Amino acid sequence: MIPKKTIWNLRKQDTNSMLDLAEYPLPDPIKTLLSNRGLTRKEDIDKFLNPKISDFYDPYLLKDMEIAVDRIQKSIKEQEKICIYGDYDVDGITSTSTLYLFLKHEMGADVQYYIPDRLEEGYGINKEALKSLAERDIKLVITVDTGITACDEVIYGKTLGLDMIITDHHECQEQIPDAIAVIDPKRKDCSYPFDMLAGVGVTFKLIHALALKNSHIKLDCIWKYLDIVAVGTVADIVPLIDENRIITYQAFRNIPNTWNVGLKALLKVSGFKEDSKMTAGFIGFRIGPRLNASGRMGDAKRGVELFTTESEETAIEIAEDLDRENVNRQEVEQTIYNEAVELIEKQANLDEEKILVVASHNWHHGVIGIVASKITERYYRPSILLCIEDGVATGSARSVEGFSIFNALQASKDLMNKFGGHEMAAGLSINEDKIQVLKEQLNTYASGTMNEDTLIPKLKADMALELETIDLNLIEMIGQLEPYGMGNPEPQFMVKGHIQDLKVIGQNQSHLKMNLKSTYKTVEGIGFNLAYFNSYFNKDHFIEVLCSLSINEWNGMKKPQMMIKDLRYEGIAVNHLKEYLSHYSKIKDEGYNKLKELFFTNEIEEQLNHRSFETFYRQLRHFEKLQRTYVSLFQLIDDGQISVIKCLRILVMLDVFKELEIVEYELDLPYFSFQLIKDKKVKLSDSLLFESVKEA
Ligand SMILES: [Mn+2]
Repeated sequence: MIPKKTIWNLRKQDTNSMLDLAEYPLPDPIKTLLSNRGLTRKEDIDKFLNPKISDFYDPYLLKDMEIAVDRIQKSIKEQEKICIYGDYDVDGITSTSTLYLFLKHEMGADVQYYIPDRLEEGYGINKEALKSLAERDIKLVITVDTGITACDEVIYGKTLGLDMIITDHHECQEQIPDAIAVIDPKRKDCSYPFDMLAGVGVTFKLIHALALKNSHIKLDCIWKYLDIVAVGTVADIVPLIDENRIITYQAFRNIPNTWNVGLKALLKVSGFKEDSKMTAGFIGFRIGPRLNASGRMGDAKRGVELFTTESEETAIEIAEDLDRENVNRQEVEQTIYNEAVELIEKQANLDEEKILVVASHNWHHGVIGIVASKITERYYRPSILLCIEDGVATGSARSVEGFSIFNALQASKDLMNKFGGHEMAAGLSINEDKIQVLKEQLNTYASGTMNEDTLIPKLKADMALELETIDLNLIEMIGQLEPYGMGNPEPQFMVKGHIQDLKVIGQNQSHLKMNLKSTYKTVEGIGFNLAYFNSYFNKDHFIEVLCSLSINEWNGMKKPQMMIKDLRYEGIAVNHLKEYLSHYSKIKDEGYNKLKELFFTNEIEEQLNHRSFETFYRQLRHFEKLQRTYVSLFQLIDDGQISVIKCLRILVMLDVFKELEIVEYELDLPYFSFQLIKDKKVKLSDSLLFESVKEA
């Protein structure tokens, strides 16, 4: 593997906003991290570093909350049947469970729930379902995580004698449903201070409001529901700031010992270790997919049953079901992924095709979105996966930062039956015979609109950090920014140092371990799946890593550890080399005599002679045998003492070989790729370049 090209974006520090923090007793790096997250006022920082339950806003600041609470209380007093209308995704499942548990156990309501079938009914409220609820003698329907656009359905519900309360967090359209109450922080006429709650966050506000109104309910009973609220909040990918930060901060401390038997069982089958920390990553990658599996198999009710059962046995049974279904889903996904990769490797010209479009008759519609994400990640370019059925293809598109796949599709909208989505993800339907044209048009569009570096992966760094400043104390303070997730990413740093003890570790020898050393300090680093860098760096090389920081605890000893995401030769050295190279090319153009001057004025310790060429050629042959025809100039310097003039010496030798037609090479500083051209006997003295630079 050759080092992937990446662009490191170092965040520009807003020095003005930093002035406000001058008096604040925190180390500078922490101030920078906070300011990067828009936190420069003392009270905001205090709130951020200590998220407290008492910082939750008054739920009655949400428009229509009062009306909703009154209507629900009336239902309970009159023993009316209430139905919660939810959704089949994780947000919907946790919303439904939270409200159901609260109404049933804390308020003694006569409550049931309804989740539409993902495959049969699709997203949102439908009239058929409302009709069946009315037939079951339901009087009040409370929607969670859905309903903000259900204007017609609400009117229809009325004709059936259904009162409806809408709670949702999705964007509102022109018209708000004419329901008893419509609670949505995104309503234009709602002055609630935070509009990025998940559906389950809005549901939590409702139970908070109910608890405040009912003197017989102890307010403290609602906080335990945060365990479930946090799961939906993380899974719905809302930013973990403000109230979402309070929710996750509080819940993550309690979840490892959660009271909810369903969540407990789910943690168990997901492989959660009891003494470990809960993270947004664990919920997003382990818990979420298992809950979603229930919706995918068309039975999201299983998810609600899991959270609402009181029987440990039932909980384990459902959790294991979901786990099995998740394994099935992963297998289907893996098969499609493998087939898609095979098609791309066979059909696509990766130098030309900026947008990948692949289609098949065999694929399952439910998972191609996830596979498209993985394809886009693997090839780092927009991708569209289509499954064809009866001449019509439905597909999922995913994009990379800086390229709107929605705009791209918009430009070819005449070809499609329908499409929709946004910048990073979209869905579409198109007739099979037009797929090829779409692919061509999209690629024409892309070559006209993409920047040179759109298809180079970007990594973000919060700041550059001196190796000397990395210690346990700093890392512990950084930890106060947890929980990380959407809207509050884990801080990333750029750190420079000399490589020490570089080695490959792990069962599959796929990880890289090293120490970075500066004059006064050495810090350990580990890079998962970065073992291939071992072929490009040597001991003592001065490099730069992009990393997060963690504490490595082993045998009761705590040590700082860099979690390395990427590494590269130190930028200044590379830029210096590039400058020199352009100088060298200019001199070559002006004739070889000048070159001699350059070499002799720069006092190369070792002159170029027959021996140096022989040694170098042998080195290249050795690399070729190892199938390593992509190497860095720096690693060809035996003594590790990198200097520009030594690199130049290598370039001259490469140019001599090129002139003699025994080597082809291409520069990609500080790397070059080469090819040896076999079976040719040559004399160095046949090279004009050699004659001009050889030892006097
Ligand atoms: Mn939602």
